[in-house]
Amino acid sequence: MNAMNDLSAEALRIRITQHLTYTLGKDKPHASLYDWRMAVSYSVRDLIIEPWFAATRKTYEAQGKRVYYLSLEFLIGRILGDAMMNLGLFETVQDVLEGEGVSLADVIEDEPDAALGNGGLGRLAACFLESMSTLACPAYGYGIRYEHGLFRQLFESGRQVEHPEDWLNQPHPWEFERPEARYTISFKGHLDGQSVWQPSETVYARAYDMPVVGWQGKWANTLRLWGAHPTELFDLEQFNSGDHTAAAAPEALARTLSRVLYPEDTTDSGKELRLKQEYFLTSAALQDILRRFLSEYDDFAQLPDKVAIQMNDTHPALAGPELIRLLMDEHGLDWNAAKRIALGCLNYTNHTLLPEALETWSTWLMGRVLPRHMQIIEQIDQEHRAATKCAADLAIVKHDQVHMGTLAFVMASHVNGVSALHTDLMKETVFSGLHGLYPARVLNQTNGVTPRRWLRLSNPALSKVLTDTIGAGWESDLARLSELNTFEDDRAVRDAIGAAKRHNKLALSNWASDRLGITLNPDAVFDVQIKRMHEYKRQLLNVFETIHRWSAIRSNPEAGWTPRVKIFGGKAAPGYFAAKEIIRLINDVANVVNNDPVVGDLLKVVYPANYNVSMAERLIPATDLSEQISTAGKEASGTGNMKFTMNGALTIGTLDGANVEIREQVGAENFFLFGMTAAEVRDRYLIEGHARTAILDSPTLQDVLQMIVEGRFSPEDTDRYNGLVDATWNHDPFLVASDFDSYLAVQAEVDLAFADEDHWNRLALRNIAGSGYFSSDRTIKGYMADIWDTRSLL
Ligand code: T68
Repeated sequence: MNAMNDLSAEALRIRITQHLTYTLGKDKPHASLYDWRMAVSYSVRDLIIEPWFAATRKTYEAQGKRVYYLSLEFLIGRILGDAMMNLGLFETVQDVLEGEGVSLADVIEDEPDAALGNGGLGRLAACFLESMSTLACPAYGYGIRYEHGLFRQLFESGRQVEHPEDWLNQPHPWEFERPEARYTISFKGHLDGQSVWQPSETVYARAYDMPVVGWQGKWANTLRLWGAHPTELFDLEQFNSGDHTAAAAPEALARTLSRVLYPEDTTDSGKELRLKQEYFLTSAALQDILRRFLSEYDDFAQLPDKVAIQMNDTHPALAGPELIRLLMDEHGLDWNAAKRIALGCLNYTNHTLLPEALETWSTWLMGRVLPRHMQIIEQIDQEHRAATKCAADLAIVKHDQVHMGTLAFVMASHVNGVSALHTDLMKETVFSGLHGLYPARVLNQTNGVTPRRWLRLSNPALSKVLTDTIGAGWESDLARLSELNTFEDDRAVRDAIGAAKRHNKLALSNWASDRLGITLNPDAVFDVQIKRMHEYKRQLLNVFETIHRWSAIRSNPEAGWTPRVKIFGGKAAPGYFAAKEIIRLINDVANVVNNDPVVGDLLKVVYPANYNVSMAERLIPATDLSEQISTAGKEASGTGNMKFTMNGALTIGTLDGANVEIREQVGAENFFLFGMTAAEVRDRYLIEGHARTAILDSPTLQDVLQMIVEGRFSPEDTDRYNGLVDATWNHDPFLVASDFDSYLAVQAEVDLAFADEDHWNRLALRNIAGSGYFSSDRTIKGYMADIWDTRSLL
């Protein structure tokens, strides 16, 4: 194991006590939980410093290429537990705290959950950082240090209300502020002469660094987040004349830039502040990259051999024009060299094909906020059109809009999708034209998740079974999980897997009873759908099935039902009305079902508010059935689906995103497949009245819709869901009605399979055994080999 393990409990106790005393200024009898958490965090952080420095030294010595992952989002979650585990310190810290009469679980729980992201895209970035450190891939993450992360969700009478999130209201023990690492970021103004930008607004981007330690503490990379600061502190003249508010205006204005994360996950907000945030991150990162490059080399022609930049979706797609601008306007290169070098460094990952998510900016806004960049974009576009003789439709600028997907594609050496199906659909649909023009550019890198956080840390019970069965080391070589297959016929192993699941379900039940005041039957199927609330993800399909189940149980309670606990979790974008309606319906249905004495333990519906990374860590290990039921062709990959599989849940799902590959890996007979394929979906949309036809063919669905529209779940407001029901009959944009009967039939198969406990455990075993492919280590190795051309430095 690693050197950290040698640290004795006594030595660690002294370190923690010293931080308590000298960093926090508290003596033990008066130390609060917060004080303990900070002292433990500082003590653990101290142990990352050495591998962090060592990694930096090795990176400089190697003179190799560095990877820069640019992302507007890093959905990190809590850090302490993850760092302790990766350093091999979990048991030692636990021993020390026990000796002090402090609960490690409480200390861990005290940490705010860093929610600097919306969902899958941001969490993927966090998993990638951890894998890049585990694989000793020299890399930096670049993002924004939002003062307020994703809003806190509360339910009031079943409705979502948003409250500001405040993770930085306490000191953040994992960051190092770097006042010396500071860049000026400019906006607006005009162009002098041909193209000399005279900006009229400036802010500073100041660096805040977090070490990201990999498995066994062998390597640590840096996540560098930028905070916005005013270039002028305040206006003294205004202050002296008595206008204190006006005097503070420059500061307030600057800080607005890194104040808050935009909460839209799949709609393009089109707001000026968002554009400024995107440029703020991109420019700060590129200035930093060039400064570091110039400290070691002097010929920019070498830049593509030393720098690989990954644009996480189009949000940092200004990297193309900005890199050209810096190379030309700041470093004196000519257009052709600057553009060639930029193209050689940049790569782009696409995360969605939904039209409403594809970013565009009006040329008017772009020209006003970033006049020089608008000029550069026009020139990139002109050359792209001339070189490819492409149809007008494939231009970057069309109908007075800058199409960021096209810009990112044109300025990238490699463009990747995030699952095999998604990459195929990119080539066939949204990017088919560009793919035709640049046929070698598009490639696939199927997503993955880090098994350290998502298995070892969140599911110690199953982790122990795995180590006992196949031996140590699977955490960094997840393909080894396939060795489980040889134990399929070993009853003891199947029982152990079942026992670990039961242990986790009991823990979840305790949490639910403390937090939600509801008792969950551990013999029930724990059926979980946790993800952002979106129509395409079809939480509505799941609620409809729930309503049907409730009604069926009521009409025949003695029919030998397999008990179910339906668990939902997820936030809706604040302005997304349809998604908020679905949230309210789930809560209304829960209210009726959970208070129905006829149904009792046979069905419960729970929807804990404020789903986040920490809640996922609690729910996933306790799940029997993972709901991955999006309309085929709409979910680019999914990553929650992989976490569930790793934790021995079975999937009920469509052939969408990475579900396709999960099913291949675990075996079709161990996966509950339903619904139309992406091709069938495309045809189905062409049928006028597809929803009405499907509903008329399904008496069950008619009953469900009838119950809703009669107000069975909103007796005090019987019209509440008229709009939703009407939309289902007449629009049904994600084909809930068309897939309903198929979903119902497969849910019945789930009930049957679950009734045979030993059989179910066998299926779970096969799922775990097939999940090795979905480690983000495998994904990062793919990026390193196919996109970045970098190697591990261990
Ligand atoms: C997700 N995208 C995909 N977007 O939906 C999911 N969008 O299928 C995939 O697994 C995941 O990316 C990782 O590849 C997102 O999460 C966003 O969060 C987002 C944020 C801002 C603007 C647009």
